[in-house]
This record gives sequence, C-alpha cells and structure tokens, in this order.
Amino acid sequence: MTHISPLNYSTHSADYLTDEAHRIKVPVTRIAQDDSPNGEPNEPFTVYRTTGPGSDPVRGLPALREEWITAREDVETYQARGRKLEDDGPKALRRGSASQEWQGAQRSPLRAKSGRRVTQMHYARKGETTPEMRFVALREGVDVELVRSEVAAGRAIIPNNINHPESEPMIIGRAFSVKVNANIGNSAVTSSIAEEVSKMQWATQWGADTVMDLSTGDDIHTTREWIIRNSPVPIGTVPIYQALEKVGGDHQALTWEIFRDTVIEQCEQGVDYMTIHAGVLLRYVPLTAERVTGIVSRGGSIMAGWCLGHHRESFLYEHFDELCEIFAQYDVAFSLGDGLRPGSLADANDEAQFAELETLAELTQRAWEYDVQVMVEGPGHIPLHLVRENVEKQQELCHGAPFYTLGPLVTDIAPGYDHITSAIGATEIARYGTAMLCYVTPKEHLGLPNRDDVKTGVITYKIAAHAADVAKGHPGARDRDDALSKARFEFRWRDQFGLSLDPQTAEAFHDETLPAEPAKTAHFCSMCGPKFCSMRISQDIRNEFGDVDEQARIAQEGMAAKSREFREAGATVYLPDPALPARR
Ligand code: IRN
Ligand code: FE2
Repeated sequence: MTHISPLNYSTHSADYLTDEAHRIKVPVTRIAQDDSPNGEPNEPFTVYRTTGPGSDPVRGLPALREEWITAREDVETYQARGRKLEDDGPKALRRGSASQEWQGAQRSPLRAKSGRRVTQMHYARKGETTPEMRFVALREGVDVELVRSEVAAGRAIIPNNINHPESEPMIIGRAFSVKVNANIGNSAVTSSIAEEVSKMQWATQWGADTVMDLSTGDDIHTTREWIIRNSPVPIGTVPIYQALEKVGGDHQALTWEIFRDTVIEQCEQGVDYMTIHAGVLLRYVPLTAERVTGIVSRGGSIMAGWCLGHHRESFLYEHFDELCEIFAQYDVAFSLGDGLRPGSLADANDEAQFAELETLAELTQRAWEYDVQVMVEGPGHIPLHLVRENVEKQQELCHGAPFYTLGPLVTDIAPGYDHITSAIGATEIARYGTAMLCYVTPKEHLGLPNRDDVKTGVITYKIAAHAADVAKGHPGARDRDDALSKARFEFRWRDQFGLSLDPQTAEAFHDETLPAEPAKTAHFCSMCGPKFCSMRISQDIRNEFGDVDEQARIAQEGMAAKSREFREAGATVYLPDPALPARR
C-alpha cells in the first residue's frame, strides 16, 4: 500500500512499525536526517502518525480491524433499525460543487451477540490482550501490559466502535502521551460534505488524534458516514445535536426515544465516542443564575432548557443505564459532557461546575459496571492559578477516568487569539494529568473555523500537548526537541524544518529573507546575520579551544594551579590591606 506523505515534505516518508508475532503494522512517519558535520550519521526520527494511509474519499479506508473484530466471535450483523440498508450506506455527495457517488464497500452494521459486551474494557478486565491493545502499545512505545491494565482500571480508553473498522487504535489516558481532538462540522450555510471530509483529513494530517463531527443541518447522516469511512482516527459526536434537528430545533419536543434512536443510528455508523450531557441535573440549573455567562455549553443549554421546561429530571440521567447497555454492544465510549462548564473567568470553579462534576463521577462508576469506557469532559474558561485544581479534583472524584478538557482559556480578553489563551491553560491542565485536549481555533467565539484555522488550532494544541508530555517526564518525550536542537546547532536547516511540527512554514519563513539554496547549509540565518549568530560563535569557540572535555580538563588544571598557589600563600581569604595598620 502506498502512503500519501503526511505533509509532503521532502525528508518525510511513510513506514511501519511491526509486531511480526501478532501481524500488527503501525503506520509511522520517518523523518530522514543528514549526517552531522563531523561525519556522524543521524538516525531517521520516527513519529506517531495520525493521518493513516490516506484514502480516496469516495472509496474510504480499508477495514483494518475487521478481522480482529470478527475473530472474537462475539458480534453479529443485522438489519439496521428503522432504515433500509440502502439508505444507510454512504450515498451521493449531494452538496458542494462536484456531486460524487460512493464507490466503496456497503456494510451492514455489527453489534454484540445477545448478552455479550464487546468493549476493550471488558476484554481488559478479563485479562485478555487484544490486537487493538498491541497496536496501541507499539504506537506509544510502551509495554502492552500497561495498556491492558490502564484500560481495565478505567484510567485509559481505546475508543474503537466495532462499526469503525477503518480506525487505527489509539489510547487516551494520563499514562500515555497527551492527545488532541479537533472539532469539525458544518453549519447549514457555509460548508459541503466534501469539505467536511477534507477538513477531517486535514486535521489528522497535522496531528489531530481524534476528530469530533459536530455537524448540524441537512445531510447530517450522510456527512458523518463519509467522514467515518475515511477516518483513521476515532470519531466523536454530540448526538443531542442531531436529536434536536429531528424535532425541528424545539428542545421541548425532545424525548428519550428520539434521543435513543439517534444514538443507535450513530452506533451503527461507527461513532467511537459520544458526548452525553447527563450531568446537567434539574437542581443544578438554578446554580447558574448568578453567573456572568450562564450556561455556555450547547448540549448543556439544551438539557437545562428541557429540564426547566418539563420540570423533570434529565432523560439522559434517568436512562443512563440503558445508554450503557447500548454502548456496551458497540464499544462506544462515553465522553461525559460538561454542560455546566464556566464560560468566563468570573464563573470558574463555581458551585454549578463542581456539582456537575460530582454527578459525572457517579455516572463514570455506573458506566464501568457495564464495562463501558469513559472519559470526563472539563472546562472551559479558568484563570491560570485555578487550573490545576480542576484536574486534581476530577482525577480524585472520578477514580482516574481520563479527563478531556476544552482549553481552558486563561483570559477572556483576546478574541481572535483564543487558540493561544486556551493553549496556555491546556498546557497547565495536561501537565497535571489531563489526557486529551479539545482544540480551540482562532475563530472561537467569533465564527466557523476554515482550513487555516483548523491547522492553526491543531498545531497550537500539539505544542500544548507536547510541552505537557515533556514536563511530565513522559518517556522519550524530549527526543524530538533534542534532535531538532542538534540539527539547529549544526546548521542542518532542512533537518530543522523536517523535525518541526510545520516544516513548510518554518522553511517559508527562513526563505523569506534567505531563499538561495546555499543558505540551507549556511552557518547563520537572517535573524542575527553571519556576524552575530550565537550558535556559530559558540561553535567557533569550540573549534578554537578544543572540545568540551578538553576545555573542562584545561579549566580543571587551571583551578588546581590556582588552588595550590592559594595554599602556598597561607590560605588566608582576605589579604591585609597595605594601606591599613596591621591588625593582630
Ligand atoms: C471538551 C471538553 N469540554 C467540552 N468539550 C467539547 O465541546 C466536546 O467534546 C464537544 O466537542 C464540544 C461540546 O460542546 P457543548 O455542546 O458542550 O457546547
Ligand atoms: Fe468560551
């Protein structure tokens, strides 16, 4: 199989890590490097690859996990509920400029055989090591037993719907590298299905570890189908949005039955995790009355509106056990929604927020009784000094279930730059144990992100996640920094670009002032120019005064000589001042 090079950068190539014994192949990107000036070779650098092998949108990706899923003999195919099979397959791309027909496989949905649970948590708790766990272990470079035991304990999840066999297993948990989610989704006006598929591919190309499809509007089912069939990463959704579409946007008309059928429809399509705002309880809604920004979660406000309108407890809370039963049949993971997250610094860490968190903790344990995987969503807007408390509280209350936060933004004063205000909080919260970060783009609070915003959001969050990995001392986290720094010090410009998160931009910035080819090996850049380059000067020092060991030896000798001189002179610290009369 040929890969599309993830970034089409000259030093990048696609390759595999293999576990021959278990016939597992994990796609990775190898970043080739030049030799050092002293002739020492530099090994190619290997990075976790979220782009998958690349696919033709009308055909989709190959069903990588199909064999693993069927070999367990605990699933069956069936006729999808309430819709004809022909309606369920990805159909024509109706909107957008070029209308295209689906040419890939038509599949019927799978679900667990009666009475069976098919979740990774179920297998992990039974002590079974699945191919999915082996894939994850190889991808993360950790022992497979760590993967199994963390999943069994609920401290990590592998979101892997059996109806999304195209996905490459990945793990979300504090013992593993911090992950990044990118949200995509059309609003009725601006976007086409084809655009949404390419946004998903675009986001994974820059390193998004999961993608949430927040589509609303027409063609929601078809849009999602195309996205899932082409997605190598887990897909998350917020099913209450589609349920609301089904009742024409009138939240009072929502019912448990409509919601449940929407969830099943999405389970059958292969959605890997779903945001469920089941922690917004009727009695919590008044706690938000005095807030500066009230309820800012879309799902949260829908549920709060429903609870108040009916003066009844949330149907999501009341039917939570049924949801668990459904999720266990498909291996869909909960992302327990933070419907009462603060939307401003003023509302951070308030009673409403923490009351909901306690309910999310209770629901986490209920899901675990069904072997259903869970992560817990978190804020939002939090001043920097209050960030840490959020993750520590969540980890304690929810018994280590992975935390998944939206930023948080640490200030409200910079619309247009909220990828930055939120990446500051995201770095802090990930450093103390948040397992996945939901990106925020520069368009946050202002409009729908375009392609550039998606890229900026993903890269900004890769920086936050990586900085946290380094701060946590995650094994090997600093290797890429070290490789890039070495390339920088040795003026291997192309390697410096290749090792960076966004090679094209790094190269373009460099070339803006020094476009000529010889500048790619020059021992300076235009920032300081040839005379003032600290790296060059520091190399010259080394050249002039020998290598580091030699310098150290010379220094040692010099100090030893001085010390001898000092002792021979009587070892007095203050020499008598000849101008003063000698004191006794
Ligand atoms: C993540 C953490 N807290 C919220 N999120 C994301 O926000 C969630 O995963 C989903 O993508 C989106 C849901 O927004 P509402 O409906 O809560 O506003
Ligand atoms: Fe906000």
